[in-house]
Amino acid sequence: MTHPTQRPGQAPYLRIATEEAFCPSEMLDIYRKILTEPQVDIGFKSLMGFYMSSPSERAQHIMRCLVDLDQVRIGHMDDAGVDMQVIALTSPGVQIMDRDTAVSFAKFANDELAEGVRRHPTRFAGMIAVAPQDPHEAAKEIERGVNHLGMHSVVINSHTHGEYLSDQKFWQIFEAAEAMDTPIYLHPNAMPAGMIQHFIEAGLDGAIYGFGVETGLHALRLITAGVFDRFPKLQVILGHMGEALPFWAYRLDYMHAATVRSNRYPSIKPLKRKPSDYLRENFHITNSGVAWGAALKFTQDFMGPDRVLYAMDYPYQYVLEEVEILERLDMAPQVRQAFFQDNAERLFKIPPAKSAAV
Ligand code: 1DF
Ligand code: MN
Repeated sequence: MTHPTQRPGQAPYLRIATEEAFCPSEMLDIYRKILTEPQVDIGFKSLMGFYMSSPSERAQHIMRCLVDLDQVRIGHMDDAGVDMQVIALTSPGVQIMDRDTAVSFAKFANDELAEGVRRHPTRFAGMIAVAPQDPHEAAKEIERGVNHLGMHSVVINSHTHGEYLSDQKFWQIFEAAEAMDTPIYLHPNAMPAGMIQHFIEAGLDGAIYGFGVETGLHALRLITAGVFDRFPKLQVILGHMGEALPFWAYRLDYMHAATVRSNRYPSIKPLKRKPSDYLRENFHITNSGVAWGAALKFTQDFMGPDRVLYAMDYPYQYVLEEVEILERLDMAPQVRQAFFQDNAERLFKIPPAKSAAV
């Protein structure tokens, strides 16, 4: 099926998709080994164990797309009308690995992605993968990613072996991200073992619901731990329409204040601002997986049009019609241009020369 009006270069702006995944085949080799270990993580098995072994057409298609950084991917972008992808190492990336493997594989994966971007500079941009297992090495990799690989954003797939970045032992990573002016895309991971049981028994642990619950929790933990009081310039990107957090904002503000006032938990401390203020000032949101006008309009109203970006979530949600659905929405031309192009160019520091002509 072709959509001629939807080819790249046919709109008055570029369509830059900002939560797109890849997976070097070498990472699949490591994953295969992890999946044979006796104590394999239940969420990892439910997620990558499924995609790597399912004979279903969807799984096989996703596996073919994930490993490609050339013509397969570019052909799909052309068919969907996507000019440019901002690409990240697929979840859980290196975060399921042991520390040493994770540190060295993050560098390998970043080099591979940088090579892909060099081959197709007008079509691809990349995010820096890091291993939170070693915060010092993660901070160094952020610097290397910016200074040597020309990438200007970081991807972290939510928790790492059940640990959250609200723990101060990880805050070196935020320090580096703030200093290097690299936003952190807080992307979903499979739920940790302590949380997954009630979701997996109902088939709801994955992208259908569990991802959003767990990643939304992670974002809130950063807010309530005071990460943004300590790092006021830090920017975090959330996909999936902000994992529904804008919809929660009113209640979060009321209940956070009420909880602080009543001294209920030592972990809920007074903050300089309201939870919703951090959401609006320290976050950007993409619509990955949600091509739905009412939700997008609400999110743009809440965040402001400069903080909401287009994303497809290729190859997990490769839907040809979505660009057309989004472009049929009643949206002011400058807001549409911000959504598809300008916000991404600014946030990911995509040089205009690079994204000029496809
Ligand atoms: C799925 C969805 C897998 C998303 C992903 O990475 C992912 C899925 C492994 O549908 O199983 O990134 N997602 O972001 O919605
Ligand atoms: Mn995704």
